Order: sequence, then structure tokens, then C-alpha cells
Amino acid sequence: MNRLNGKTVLITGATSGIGKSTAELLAEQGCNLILTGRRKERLEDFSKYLTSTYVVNVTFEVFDIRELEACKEFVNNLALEVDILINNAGLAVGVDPVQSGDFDDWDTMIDTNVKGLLAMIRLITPKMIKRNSGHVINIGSIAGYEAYPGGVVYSATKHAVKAITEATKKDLHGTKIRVSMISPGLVETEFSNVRFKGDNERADSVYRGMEALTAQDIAEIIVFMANRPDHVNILDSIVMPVYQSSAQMVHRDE
Ligand code: NDP
Ligand code: 8X3
Repeated sequence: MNRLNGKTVLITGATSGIGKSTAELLAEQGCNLILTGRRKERLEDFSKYLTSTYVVNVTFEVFDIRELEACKEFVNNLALEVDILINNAGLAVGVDPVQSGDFDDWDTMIDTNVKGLLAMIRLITPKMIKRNSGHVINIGSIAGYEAYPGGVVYSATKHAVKAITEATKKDLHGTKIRVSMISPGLVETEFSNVRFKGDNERADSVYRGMEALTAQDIAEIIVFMANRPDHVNILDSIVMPVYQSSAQMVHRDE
């Protein structure tokens, strides 16, 4: 049963990877979309593609989610009520150990993955509370369950996403607003290209000899979560490739 047709979904970070795939699957279900990201041309081209392929309304806004004033302006100017907020924008930068970590990289991860996500929840949920309906879906990570070497701050931010998800559910206790998160392992997107700062060969090596998840794999589960009946709240879902058994245990074919 399609319960999503006609809903308005706001997806942060829809220029690539999980956000982009989720946008397309939701368009297929008849959702109207509000997309965000920093890369304007990608948002323009993708919105054109979606509206020419599906019978849906798509708008987009270009801004950096680390900038609180930009988030506030964006939400203040929203013409549509948001039924589903998908907090997807996020990244890892670098794999330095804590003793030699780069302070700017740390700020980038904390400001994007934690403060940007929190800002969107803070700004969008008051209207959901007024309507007593809505769904917040955060993208966590296996790094929100396990800390691994070289991932000190990224893991910390995803542990924070887990805490924020759980506390948000409790803060909204007694309302009909649903709060969910999905915690993926290795998904082959631009994630590693970003993490290794454009060293694409190193990024490819992350997925060498194994079959990683695709963005579509995660998008399908997000759509499943969103499409449950109103009384069903999936709090979290840990999803890894069959080749992976923990953040660090990845089997590779010879
Ligand atoms: P991608 O790099 O493909 O996509 C990341 C998205 O986040 C892009 O659309 C990017 O848009 C957006 N983004 C990043 N920084 C900002 C910013 N400052 N302001 C606005 N948008 C921003 O990676 P994924 O699709 O893999 O990542 C999506 C989410 O999934 C992230 O939260 C990531 O932590 C999480 N995740 C990824 C896993 C993986 O293995 N790939 C596993 C577990 C979780 P733009 O650059 O245009 O601004
Ligand atoms: C991204 C997956 O394993 O790099 O969240 O933490 S991992």
C-alpha cells in the first residue's frame, strides 16, 4: 500500500548518494520534494529530471547546512508544510588519529553531522507538533554504534545522531510524530571520495574485493520506514553488506 503519495518530503544533501536515491524513490511514490545541498547545478539538473519523469512538485534550495542563519531563512521561506524530514546531509573528512587530527576537519564534521541535523529538527518540528503529525528520519551509521581508529570525530558525530534520535523521540513523546534513523555500514557513494579529499583511488580501495551496499539499498529501507502505518515507529535499523560484520570486519575476495 502506498501511504506516501502526495506527502511533502524535505531531504537534506540530495545532490548525491543516499539523499539523491531516496529522492528518486520517493518521487516514484508520488511525494513532493524539497531538496537541499550546496551544489546548485546538480540540484537544478536533478529537479528537472524528477519533474520530467514523475508527476510531482520539486523545489530546491542551495545552502550550507553548517550555517544556522541560512537554515533559519530556508525554513522561514518554506511554502509547504513538511510531512517527512530526512536529515541526510553529512560527511566524514580525513582518517587521522585523535593525536594528529585536523581541527578544521573536526569542525566540518561536527557542524554538518550534528549541528546542521539538530538545527533542521529544531526548526521543522514545531510545525509538525502543531499539526500533530510528521516523521523525522535521521541518517546515522554503524559508526554510531562502534568507534574505530581513524574515525574518532566521525564516530562521535554519529553516536550523537543516535543520541539525538532517541532523545527526540522522547521529547516528542505523546505526539503522533514519528522519529527514526537508519544506521548503514559501507555504502558506495561519494562518501569515501569526500573522506579522502579527492583521492579517488584510495576511495575505491574501500570497496575493493567486496560488494558494498548501494545508495538505493538504503533508500528502499528509508521508503519502507516512511511508508509504515501512522502508528508504527521504526526507531533504528542497522544495515550492513553481507561482506561486513562490524565497522572494521570486512571480508574481501582474493
Ligand atoms: P555523499 O557524499 O554521496 O552525499 C552527501 C550529501 O551531503 C551530499 O548531497 C552533500 O551535498 C551533502 N552535504 C555535505 N555537506 C553539506 C553541507 N555542509 N551542507 C549541505 N549539504 C551537505 O555521501 P552519502 O550519500 O554516503 O552520505 C549521506 C549520509 O549517509 C551522510 O550523513 C553519511 O554520514 C551517511 N552514511 C554514509 C555511509 C556510507 O558508507 N556511504 C554509511 C553510513 C552513513 P553537497 O556536497 O552538494 O552540499
Ligand atoms: C560510513 C560507514 O564504516 O565508514 O558511516 O563508518 S563507516
